[in-house]
Amino acid sequence: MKNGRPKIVLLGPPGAGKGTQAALLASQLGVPAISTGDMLRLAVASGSELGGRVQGIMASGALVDDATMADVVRDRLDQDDARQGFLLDGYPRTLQQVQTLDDHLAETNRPIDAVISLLADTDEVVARLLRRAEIDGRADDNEETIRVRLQVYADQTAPLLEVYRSRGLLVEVNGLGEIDEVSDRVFAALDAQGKPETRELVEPQ
Ligand code: B4P
Repeated sequence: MKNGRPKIVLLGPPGAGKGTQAALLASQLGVPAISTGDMLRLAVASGSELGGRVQGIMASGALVDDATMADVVRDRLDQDDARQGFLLDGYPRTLQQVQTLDDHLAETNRPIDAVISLLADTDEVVARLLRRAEIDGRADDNEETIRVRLQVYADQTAPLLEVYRSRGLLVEVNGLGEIDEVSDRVFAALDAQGKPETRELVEPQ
């Protein structure tokens, strides 16, 4: 691991378990889980100017524009708790976002250590999101929007996998099965790649 604690990106289609695994991994690794989806939902709930701009886009399943996301993520990555390490959940999602993140991390000398790609098939992710809809009632967890989000992932985010694979950063993990099984697989895969000292456990704060 270069410079401090792990710096990890978590990729996967909606419903692959990014948010779930991000929380578990981040607390084990002693870094903040930075979920752009959660940040945007918070902005919507607070009624802020940002929230007003992104509410309709999120409810449709489309992506918020890259310039807006660049501001959101730069500000968050520059907060004290993320200076040494972080787990990014849901960013980057486009090739432009990869570029923006590369530039920002280069400026602050914080290269990414690993990119975890959670794999899950379409039937499973649709079933998971529809189950979540019954519990949480999230505006974008309905069948029509889920299909849009999956298509957006295939068109705009899946190409990122090749980018990170070619840099030798990609760690692919089967996201099917129990939540603990999946996180064990993530740690095993990171260890196997000699990536961040993932068992350098830190007491959650
Ligand atoms: P996100 O919040 O990132 O939404 P998501 O892709 O659906 O992932 P989420 O984390 O919620 O679901 P997860 O896979 O964990 O983004 C929402 C919207 O925000 C986007 O559509 C976009 O509009 C906007 N946005 C966010 N980031 C952006 C960016 N960078 N650029 C532009 N726009 C952006 O899992 C879902 C469910 O599966 C959960 O209910 C969980 O309990 C369940 N689950 C997890 N693991 C499981 C397991 N092993 N078995 C069974 N169920 C499991």
